[in-house]
Amino acid sequence: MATMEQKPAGVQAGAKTKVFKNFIGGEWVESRTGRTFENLNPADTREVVGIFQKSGKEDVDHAIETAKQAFKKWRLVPAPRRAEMLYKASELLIARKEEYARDMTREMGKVIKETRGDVQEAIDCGYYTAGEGRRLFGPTVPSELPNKFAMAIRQPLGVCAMITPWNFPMAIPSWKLFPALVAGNTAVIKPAQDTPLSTLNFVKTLHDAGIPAGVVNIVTGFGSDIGTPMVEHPAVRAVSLTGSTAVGRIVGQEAAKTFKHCSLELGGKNPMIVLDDANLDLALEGALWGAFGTTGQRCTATSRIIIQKGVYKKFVDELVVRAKKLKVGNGLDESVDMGPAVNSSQMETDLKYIKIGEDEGAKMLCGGHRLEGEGYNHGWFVAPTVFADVDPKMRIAQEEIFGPVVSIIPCDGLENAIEIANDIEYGLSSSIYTKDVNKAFTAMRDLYAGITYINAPTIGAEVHLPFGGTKATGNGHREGGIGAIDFYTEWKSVYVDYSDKLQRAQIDRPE
Ligand code: UN1
Repeated sequence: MATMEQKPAGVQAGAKTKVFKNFIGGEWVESRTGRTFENLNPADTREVVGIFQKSGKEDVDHAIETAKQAFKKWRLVPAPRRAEMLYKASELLIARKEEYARDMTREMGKVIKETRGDVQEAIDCGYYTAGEGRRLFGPTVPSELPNKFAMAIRQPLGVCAMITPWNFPMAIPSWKLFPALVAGNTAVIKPAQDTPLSTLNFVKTLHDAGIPAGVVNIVTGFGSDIGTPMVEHPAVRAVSLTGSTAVGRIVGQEAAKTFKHCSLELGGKNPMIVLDDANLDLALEGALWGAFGTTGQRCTATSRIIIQKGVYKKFVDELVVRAKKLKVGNGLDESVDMGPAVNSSQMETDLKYIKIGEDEGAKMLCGGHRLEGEGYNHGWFVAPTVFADVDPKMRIAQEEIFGPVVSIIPCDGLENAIEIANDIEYGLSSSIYTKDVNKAFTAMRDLYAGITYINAPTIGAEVHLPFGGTKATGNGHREGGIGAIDFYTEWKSVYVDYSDKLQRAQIDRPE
């Protein structure tokens, strides 16, 4: 973990190491706990990226109270004006893209091309959501009664609590903050302890774009120290979490006690189906990107590849050749394909599952170990790992690993492939490679997941379409696009009777 707990003995933050503070009520403030933690570079833990506040309940309460006060004015700012600030934030992010991408690679490890993509996703989300400021549509409908007007308008909820993960430390906060803000809500965000800098950079940009003091507040620190008081606080009206299914279950139950709206975006075990008629080269390229992009640390990562028997051997052989060629290293090096695991505990999880796969009898064809030697000794690097002949019931085919480990499962054909794909706890993303339009449409209909790609891997969602999944991947909400606006608003139906007399709905029926 990129925190002081995992700091190798002897590593000290230098006198020049920057100290970052919480941002509450428009000011950078120290935690009331008086404690801090170090954020280490997972590619080289000798580098301290920064020192951050290790906040507690008092800081959370302060931030939520501040957001509650700020809501009184912010909800009354016209939505198109709020939207202009989001647009400005996107413009600022463009100017700061390279700087923020480098910060992100240093604290999170993914390669610089991908961290540029992460900032770009926030930019895209800002532009898209700014457009919503002039829409926020609601229906206007005819009334059953004469001289009566009927419509439904969207209202903001109030203070929103956001708990965000380390794998997309700017994009995912943007998916939550932008729609919440355009709709007139205020927010307190808790970034993952491994990646506070990227989320601080994002919040700073919102402030620089003119979002008033108190509207967005950020409190850094460790898991439940902050998460629990956020979810329990009575002034919070909505909770949005992206994280593991285990944490989601707890947050969902806690939020229900005070009837908070709650959006959970959780785990995945995403299948890619490759049929005999597929463009094999394209499928291989997609598999490599889907499985090992972001070191497999996406909830949308391609973690199962289900291959029809006719092309099975050819596909597997070639995938292994290509996986072995991937250059693993420090993501700041432009020639590197794959960075480290985000922290030691994620690396341990990867290695634990590799051992499980071997014990279960799957055939490990490459990788399977921690990388050592020049450039690797101070980081959490795991070699890209391919398991073949995996039985769909094995744990490596059922459980989310969140690392560079892919399970290859043979299948007989489309029907069998879909059965295997769906026979899983999760339902986030899915994909199929085929040139047969009939098979593609059948898969579009029958894969039970929130996202299906045709002839592309399971990663790569765009911000203006709904993002989220079925079953244990969430609780039915969607981020992205209009789904996010739906979550951060609630409906009020408004009836205006201009008849100047009592008209009783359902009783006074006009001729
Ligand atoms: C995630 O894995 O948590 O679709 C988010 C994608 C990215 C977002 C992934 N745009 O892969």
